[in-house]
Amino acid sequence: VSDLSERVLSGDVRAVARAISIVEDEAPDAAALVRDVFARTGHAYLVGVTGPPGAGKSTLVDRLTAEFRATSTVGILAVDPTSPFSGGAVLGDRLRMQSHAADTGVFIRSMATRGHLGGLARATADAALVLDASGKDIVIIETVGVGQAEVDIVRTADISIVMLVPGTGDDVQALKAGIMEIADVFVVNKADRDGADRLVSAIESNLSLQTFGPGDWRPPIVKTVATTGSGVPELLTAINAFRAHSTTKQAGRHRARSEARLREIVSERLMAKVDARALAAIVDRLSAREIDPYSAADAIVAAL
Ligand SMILES: Nc1nc2c(ncn2[C@@H]2O[C@H](COP(=O)(O)OP(=O)(O)OP(=O)(O)O)[C@@H](O)[C@H]2O)c(=O)[nH]1
Ligand SMILES: [Mg+2]
Repeated sequence: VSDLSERVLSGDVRAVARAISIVEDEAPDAAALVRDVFARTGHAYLVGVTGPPGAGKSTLVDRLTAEFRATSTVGILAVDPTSPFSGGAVLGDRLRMQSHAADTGVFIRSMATRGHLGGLARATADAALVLDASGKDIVIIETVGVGQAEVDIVRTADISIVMLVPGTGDDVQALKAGIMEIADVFVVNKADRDGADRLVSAIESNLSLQTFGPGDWRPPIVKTVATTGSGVPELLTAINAFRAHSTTKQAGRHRARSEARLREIVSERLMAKVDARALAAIVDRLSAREIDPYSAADAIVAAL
């Protein structure tokens, strides 16, 4: 692993791909790998892009990557919780992002779930660390959907871009799903279609229900046509404005994120120490109502 870590740190593309597979599989080496590279991370800016299926996320990420490339190297993680495919970009994304195929300054990878969604959020965060360690300046995380799992994944990013499209009804769903709270920038894509302005108004009126203090960031709404690139420079401006605005606040966000990850790993590690047979026995008693859940938990913790 230490050899692999060294190669990741030197930016070796094959090593980066291998390292991401290791964290994705939750292989035993994953922890050692993260331990080796962690001190050399913290440089990359993590950009989360989420939105309903087919919203144009990959098309936009492709355009955005071209803009970022003027000054930065870019790593892209396309996260699809519903896809069994991983280990490289899925075909559609590969085609869509073909413009960067020959560019060594861009690394594209898709991430799929290997079981539970919580694991995917963790694997994505670790994959982002790997890309960060390999020297990428920008790491873009694309996630499909507008539900809680995506919210969790996007939360690991430094900026959350929420993409909506007119006329799908997804807008209403998204505005309900707690997306309003996590969005730092809204993108209304497919602005070449009818209803874009109506969607912008809907987001506006939703935002007007929130109170913003004098120094607070009010999420801007950027209209884009990803297929032509229209609005993409404005999106980059919005990203940079947020980045400049939030440098002080970002520290608090970083700390909260670090704490959440630590708590998660500690609970996982503790659960792993619980004897499976003892656990099963207590579950039996719990389901037979011979013991209440709190006493059951106390018994397990006491045994540790
Ligand atoms: N008319 C129009 N079509 C667009 C626009 N942006 C993307 N598309 C098209 O919408 C389709 C889906 O685009 P993708 O970029 O694959 O969307 P996605 O959100 O990444 O899709 P998933 O990853 O499958 O959820 C493609 O056929 C794009 O060409 C746009 O602004 N206007
Ligand atoms: Mg996509």
